[in-house]
Amino acid sequence: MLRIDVITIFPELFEPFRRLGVLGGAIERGLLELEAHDLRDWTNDRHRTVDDTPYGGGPGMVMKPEPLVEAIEAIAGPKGPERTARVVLLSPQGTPFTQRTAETWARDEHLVFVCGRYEGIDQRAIELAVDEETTVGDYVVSGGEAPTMVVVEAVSRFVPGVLGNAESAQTDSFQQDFQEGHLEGPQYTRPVDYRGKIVPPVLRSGDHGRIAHWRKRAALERTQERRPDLLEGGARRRGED
Ligand code: JF5
Repeated sequence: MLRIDVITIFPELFEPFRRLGVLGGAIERGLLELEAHDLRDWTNDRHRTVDDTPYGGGPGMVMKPEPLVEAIEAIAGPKGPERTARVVLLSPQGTPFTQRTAETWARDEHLVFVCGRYEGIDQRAIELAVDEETTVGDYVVSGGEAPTMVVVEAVSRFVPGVLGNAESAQTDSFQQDFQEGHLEGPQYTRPVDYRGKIVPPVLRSGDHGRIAHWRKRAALERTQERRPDLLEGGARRRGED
């Protein structure tokens, strides 16, 4: 079973996340465990302080090293070859989290996510206790909690049993298209005419050869338009090398 721990100053944010949807079902069925820990439980002062002013000056606050390192060590043990958990810090400074990362991490036994807040984290805490730093995209949010939820969802979909056989992450149509290095094309369901916009007739023709050909072209056109980066570089970019 995969165990996931989260270290955050807002553990309550994870309550509905744990209870509802695909993840709620997976936890209920004992396929994975998810626990959110309050970073302030590892403070010693009256005010349960987790941040301080930056050395060298500048705006905002920095997360203090002591509560972070003590929380991580209590949950994952000290950093080094004996550690069986992967400790991940979500931050804009990380390496990109991808579908491939999700697949790899889903095979781990223990993941620990550290949610950053404020203007950043004392570098010594990262060096002393964190194994990997990852980003979910080139934008900044106020804390690592939402990025952590993104990563937990993407990873959970690769845990055997979580999605059920028909919808497994491995056979998922996005995953297939993804591995082939393009986006999915447009999808349609009933009614055939909605507010005067009709379903492309080829999809209702029953000619499976023409349908496959049309879908391939539509997917490539969309990729060229929206994500030309996916088409450049071919297999190398798709991680086949
Ligand atoms: C964060 C210090 C982390 O903004 C992010 C983020 C974006 N992509 N992945 C993570 O995390 C919030 C804020 C301040 C560290």
